[in-house]
Amino acid sequence: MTTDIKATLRAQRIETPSWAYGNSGTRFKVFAQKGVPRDPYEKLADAAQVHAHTGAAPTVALHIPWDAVDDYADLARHAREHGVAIGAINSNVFQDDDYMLGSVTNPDPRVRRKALGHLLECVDVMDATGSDTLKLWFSDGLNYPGQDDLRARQDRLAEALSAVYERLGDGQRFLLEYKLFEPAFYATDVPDWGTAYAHCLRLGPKAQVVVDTGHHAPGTNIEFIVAFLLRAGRLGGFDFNSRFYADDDLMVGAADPFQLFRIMHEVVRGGGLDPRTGVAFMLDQCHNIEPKIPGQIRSVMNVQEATAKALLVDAAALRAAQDAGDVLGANAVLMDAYNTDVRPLLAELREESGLDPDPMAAYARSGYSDKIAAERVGGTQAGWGA
Ligand code: LRH
Ligand code: MN
Repeated sequence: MTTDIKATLRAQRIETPSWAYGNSGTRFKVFAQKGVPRDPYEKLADAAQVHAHTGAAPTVALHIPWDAVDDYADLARHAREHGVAIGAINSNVFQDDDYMLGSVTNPDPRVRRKALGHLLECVDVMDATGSDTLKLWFSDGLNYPGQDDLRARQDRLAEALSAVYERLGDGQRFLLEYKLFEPAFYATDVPDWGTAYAHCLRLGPKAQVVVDTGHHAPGTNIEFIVAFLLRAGRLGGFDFNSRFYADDDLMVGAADPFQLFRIMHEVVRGGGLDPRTGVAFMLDQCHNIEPKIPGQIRSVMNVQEATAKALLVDAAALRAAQDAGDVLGANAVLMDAYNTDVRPLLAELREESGLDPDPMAAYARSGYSDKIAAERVGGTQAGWGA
């Protein structure tokens, strides 16, 4: 059994977000940290450190225009030189004054055309970087009842999604992200998985849903959504993070490791670890007060630990207990796996892969943090530019 589990864990790929390496915060304060990257090239170099120490983070998601460059092919070359590749391209139609009343759902057709133009430009970036995935998140929504027509906004959204879908090339897809609220506080135009799923179903197989673990109402059974979308063949991926209250974007598994385990159990159960299902395991986090590269390394390890525990579930015993209506027996099978300490297994796996069994300690010993703090003086540190 361990051999298969190790093979599956060795094949696991977790994509880190370029914006996690830049400064981030809340409306109250964005705390600057020493050594933070000043451009996408430095972000990729930092992301490469996460891959170097975990062996499981070979791709980096970009966010446009935060990661806009003159020569995307050169940026892709730089990534390769550092042993990583460019992953999902994230659009940004949430930071322009024109989008105050919405982007693709805006009542003003000029603004809608502008927003669609940006989305299509992001597909051009995919062509230039060799990325096959476009991630679409819309902050579009309303703050007050009556502010705009909910149905008309869905028509406008559908029109824009169709245009993007038509533009996708062979092997390309888009992942539609939903979010319950924020920045809109009365209605969000893509608020939940059902709305995202319905729009994707209407379009076709290149349109899939991304589950951001911080985007649900408190108490939402996220693993049910995962099981449903996997069964429907429309789970495009995850934006992993964790939260105690809202879209806190904390390290995945930090706030609720049991929830992450339950999610990974449904991923394993639904065949989502098989690369052929195309499920993208991406992190979407902000390290507002903690060091960013170690924060990403810890996050990758948290996903690996949850995955290893999920792979340890005795599927045959679970099915037998479930079929027998043995409620406590079935629950015990799952809890036995969850309560298993998988850290020795993962440490062994890292050693067998020529990696240090303790990536956090190895990174700390590398002196990389001191090196970038010394080198990266002057210039403008990267952030959300909000
Ligand atoms: C929106 C979101 C989206 C990204 C942004 C960085 O809350 O989750 O995935 O574009 O964070
Ligand atoms: Mn997200």
